[in-house]
Amino acid sequence: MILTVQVEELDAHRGAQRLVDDDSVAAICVEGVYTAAVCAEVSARLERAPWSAWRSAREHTRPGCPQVEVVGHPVSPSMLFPDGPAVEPYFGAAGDFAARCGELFGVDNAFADRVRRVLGALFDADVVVGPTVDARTYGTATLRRVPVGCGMGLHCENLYTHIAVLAPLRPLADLGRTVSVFVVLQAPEAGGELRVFGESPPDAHPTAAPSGVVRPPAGTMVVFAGGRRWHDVSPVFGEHPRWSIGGFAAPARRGRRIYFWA
Ligand SMILES: O=C(O)CCC(=O)C(=O)O
Repeated sequence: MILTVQVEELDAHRGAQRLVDDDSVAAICVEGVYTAAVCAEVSARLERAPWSAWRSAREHTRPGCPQVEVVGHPVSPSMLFPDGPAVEPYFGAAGDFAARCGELFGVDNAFADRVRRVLGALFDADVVVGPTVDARTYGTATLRRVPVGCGMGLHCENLYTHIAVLAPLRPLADLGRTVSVFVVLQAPEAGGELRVFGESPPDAHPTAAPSGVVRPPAGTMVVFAGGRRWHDVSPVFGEHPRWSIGGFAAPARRGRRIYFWA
């Protein structure tokens, strides 16, 4: 089951994240986090030249399949598994990239602000970006381009809790309870569904059908237990790629606080 909430009604759903934690719902979709006009403008800018320099290809499990591209420095899923990205380049790029994202969306539309608003209500807690490390911050988003003919392979974020980049977060946040948060900026004509499967030990892929399938329209924020639940994005069909922006969050080990990073 999927819980759908309008962004204006978030206050009536304070604490609704518990429904994801106890598996009553596979995902929460918050509609209207960005307007269609903002999504169209940002997606058009992303297809223009300067952004292509920030893209890196992400390995796909099917040989010969077009590659998912990521703008920013992904911690997970990553073709650098099992090590994850190197610490220096990750923290070196995070601040610059956050500034570039700020230009992309404009001050009124910052993704991190939208995450604070939505997760703040759903978890009924304060949301802060992961700790500052040697005066440098964690990234707050990556942008994901899934080309026509391609999907995102099956993964769960808990496979990455050991990586070096997450070391400063590990003592503070309960990474075993990581949630994934994303907004589709450009929805494809067909496909591109998030499919959430059952909880599974990290060494075994799920065999059962998905317990939740979401085809979010542009501007909807999706929150689900991406840490412990296997998920993928089904292949994209039609004329144009699927663009999304997202990151991860986990509750503090102590106190009412949610840490956010990408
Ligand atoms: O649609 C997306 O951006 C990615 C979905 C996903 O795999 C995640 O958020 O962990």
